[in-house]
Amino acid sequence: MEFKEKLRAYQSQVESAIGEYLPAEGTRPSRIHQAMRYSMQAGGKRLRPVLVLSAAELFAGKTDPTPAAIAVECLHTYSLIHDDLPSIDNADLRRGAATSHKQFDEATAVLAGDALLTYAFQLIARHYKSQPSLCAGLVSELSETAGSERLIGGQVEDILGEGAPLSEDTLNFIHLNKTSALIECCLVMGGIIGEASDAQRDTLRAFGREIGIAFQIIDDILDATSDAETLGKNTGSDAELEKTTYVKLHGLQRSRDIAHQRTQKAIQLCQSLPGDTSFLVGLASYLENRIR
Ligand code: GRG
Repeated sequence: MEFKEKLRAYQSQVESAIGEYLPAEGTRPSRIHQAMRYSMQAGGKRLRPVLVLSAAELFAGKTDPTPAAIAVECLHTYSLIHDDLPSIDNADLRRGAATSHKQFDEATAVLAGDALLTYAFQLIARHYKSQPSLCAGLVSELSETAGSERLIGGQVEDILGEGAPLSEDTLNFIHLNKTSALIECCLVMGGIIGEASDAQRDTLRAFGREIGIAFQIIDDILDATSDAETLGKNTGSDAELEKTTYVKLHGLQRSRDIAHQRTQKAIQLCQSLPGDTSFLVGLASYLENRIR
């Protein structure tokens, strides 16, 4: 199957599974379940669940990766809802629709984020409990990633850095933790489900780190050069919040070059992975050249 066709197939698998796995809107109290579904079903590229599915498929494991893929999308969506809150980025547009606190209210948005974070772990426990070691591996990977030293740690340094020039080291810490951490985690979770060896998991993590950094550099470039209609989210926010970004530190062309080098390194790493890696190779290039 050609890359774009395969990507669409994974994305549509994710859309159906979100519909299937999330509590129905009518489940009491329906307001929170409406808000959870509202943000989860607003669209989005579904990069993270696609990474779980495609990484698992490289290996011969027989366990279904779909619940884990939806779990990471729940956790990612929680981080977006909270990132958009008035106390953080104060954004009104996300995934081409009103942000959760604009569509509902701030309390509901906080709680919908909390509920999605918790639901990520509920999904893993429900679907993998008959394989305790695999289940514990997934919980360990996802909780290490989402905690105060990685996802939240990156966000905290990002907020602390607003309005002041940051060193390259601090910027790398932010990107590595706020963005790459979850991307690495998705690939490793796919590897755990596929029963990859430790060395193969390390390679998946290294691949995730390279495409994760490239992804954030491209995100910075798009924030500076694209528009809200194309991206489905507010643009120019980095400049508005006086954030240090790759674009600010290195300029547009050098940032593009660094994203290209990171992508090429990721593609090389695929040579050490088993199975048909053509989708991951295609995905790395696709992300480097994305326009939204
Ligand atoms: C817990 C208060 C609290 C905050 C957590 C970690 C975090 C906040 C926010 C991270 C949100 C963020 C902007 C991360 C940077 C990575 C990034 C560019 C996310 C956007 O991902 P896309 O483009 O989004 O894949 P879609 O909508 O396509 O899924």
